[in-house]
Amino acid sequence: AKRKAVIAGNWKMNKTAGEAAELISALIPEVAGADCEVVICTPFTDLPVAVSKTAGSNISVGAQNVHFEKSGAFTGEISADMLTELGVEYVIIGHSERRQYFAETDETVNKRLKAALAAGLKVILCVGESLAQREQGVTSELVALQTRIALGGVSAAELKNVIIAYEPIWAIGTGLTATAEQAEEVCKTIREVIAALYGKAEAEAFTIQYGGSMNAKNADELLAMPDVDGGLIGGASLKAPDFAAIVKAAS
Ligand code: 3PY
Repeated sequence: AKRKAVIAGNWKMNKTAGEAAELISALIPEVAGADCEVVICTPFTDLPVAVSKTAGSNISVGAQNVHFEKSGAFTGEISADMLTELGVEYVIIGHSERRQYFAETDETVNKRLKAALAAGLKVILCVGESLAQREQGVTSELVALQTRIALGGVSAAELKNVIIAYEPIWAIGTGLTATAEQAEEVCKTIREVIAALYGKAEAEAFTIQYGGSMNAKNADELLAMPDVDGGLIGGASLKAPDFAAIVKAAS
């Protein structure tokens, strides 16, 4: 793809703060000098150590979720200001695991996205279809709708801080990967939606990642697709050599 790639690790609920420090120490020399953007999205409890450990390196730090209210009686939640004050740069919003297990909807995804952008965070917005939806033939319409609802009320200036990750739910944590053609088809659809909403130039500059069991073996082929500008990496982001191999493939 012609845009500078963004490779982001989604650690999910893995690594204590101590383990995070070790993984980051191993990762820094492996990805130094990469010709793509490198992000690690860690559990909330790892963020302070991740921010301090990555200082001076080419690795940016992200969270995996954020609440839409600024403060108040929301037991267990974390606000955007809490993240930015720590030095966190990115946040994943709307991962399918959040939609599936924590009842997130397109509407709450939109609220979180707007709150994150207002606080100055960069957002990795996740969209994607289930296997049943793919088999029904509604993938394009569904992903287009998820994208449009999530971006409701987001200005063209704010869009510069948004990345979309296309993650087919059937490829998440299953070892199944979309073929490069399947990934390209949906990433292209997303770019068309961005063009319809914001214009052609904005769409051409926009970063769209593929996610869903991307690994060192399949990264080359996926990243070679014209509309795939990077990856959101699950399991393979938990091992420094595997993640570094994907970063190299994107450089
Ligand atoms: C995966 O690769 O399994 C992911 O969900 C990345 O976010």
